[in-house]
Amino acid sequence: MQREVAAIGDRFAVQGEFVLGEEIQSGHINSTYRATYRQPDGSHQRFIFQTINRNVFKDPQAVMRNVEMVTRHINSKVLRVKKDLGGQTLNLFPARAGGSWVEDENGGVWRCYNHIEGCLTYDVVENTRQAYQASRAFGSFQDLVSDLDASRIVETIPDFHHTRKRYDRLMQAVAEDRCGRLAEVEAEVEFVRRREGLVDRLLDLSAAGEIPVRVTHNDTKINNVMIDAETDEAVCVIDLDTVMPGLALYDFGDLVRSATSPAAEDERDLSQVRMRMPIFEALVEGYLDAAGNFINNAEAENLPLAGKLMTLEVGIRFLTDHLEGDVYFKTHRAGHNLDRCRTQLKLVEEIENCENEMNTFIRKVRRGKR
Ligand code: GN1
Ligand code: MG
Repeated sequence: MQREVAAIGDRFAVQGEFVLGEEIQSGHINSTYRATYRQPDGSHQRFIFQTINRNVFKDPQAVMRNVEMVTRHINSKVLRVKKDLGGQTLNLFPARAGGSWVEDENGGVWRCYNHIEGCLTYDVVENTRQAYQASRAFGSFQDLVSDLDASRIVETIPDFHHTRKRYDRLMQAVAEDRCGRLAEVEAEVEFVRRREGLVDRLLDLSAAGEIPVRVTHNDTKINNVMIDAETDEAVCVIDLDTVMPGLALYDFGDLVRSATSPAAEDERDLSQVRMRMPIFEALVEGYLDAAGNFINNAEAENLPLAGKLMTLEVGIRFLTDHLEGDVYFKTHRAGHNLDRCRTQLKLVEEIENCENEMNTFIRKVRRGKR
């Protein structure tokens, strides 16, 4: 692996002598490596090399053009306000041959980012401060990209959060049962079927013009924000591959999905999966502090629904992938996607049990902020 990482590094305009490459295991889609380079003065500089999953992103060049546009836009705005970047934003390093990506001999597309130093990512949120900070960071991100020309952004994964299509695809996988796995997941399929009415809710609000299409992040999983290891302050939002026109509620909903439970996404002991209301409340506070002045009433009122819906959607996607033979998400053990699906469905139930409380909280906070 060292040799491959070093060889990719040689093709980017990174300075110094290659010391070490390490794979970063989090993330279900792309493959990511951290590389360390020794500088002439003896210090070390680190970079991120990442290859784009071509099975998921059919047009990696379009992904790169989107990412170029988004990073450039954010950098120029942050620079105007802060006057220096200080490693606080994501930057693409140019390839030696020009452009911002290189292709390897297998047609794989690679890019190189700066490594955000002094930060950690969390798969499970430890405290309300981290939740508040992460949510505020994604709200600010939406604000930062709100004036991007959406017509120039390519929809890199069409219908990414079209929950109705996700549902229909699951039912198709159920009908086909290609891998003979249906018998063991009937309870999960039934759970989803009973909630079919949910899958159109945001689509309907959007079609009725009640919630607008914006440029959104679309993958606001809690480990996609870099958090300062000492201060727990959110420093930088990462994973920009699915920045596309979408609904603000997709982003908030995925935060609820990925941050409120204290259990890992693939936890097998489902009794550990639960809704932590203080974390939910911190997410709401953080999001409204950044986005409260541009989202509309319908968006604000539907924050709890978004959490439930996005959790159901990802549960549906894991279940579909399990039935289709684990062809989309990276898996590390047999039944991995099914384990992931089960935590999501358990969290949907938890959200259902707390929904009144969540809605009451939203009303209370919004009254306070008016
Ligand atoms: C994938 O790449 P990663 O791990 O941040 C997926 C998300 C899912 C998430 C579930 C492009 O995100 O949509 O919500 O897994 N990304 C893509 O953990 O499909
Ligand atoms: Mg990702």
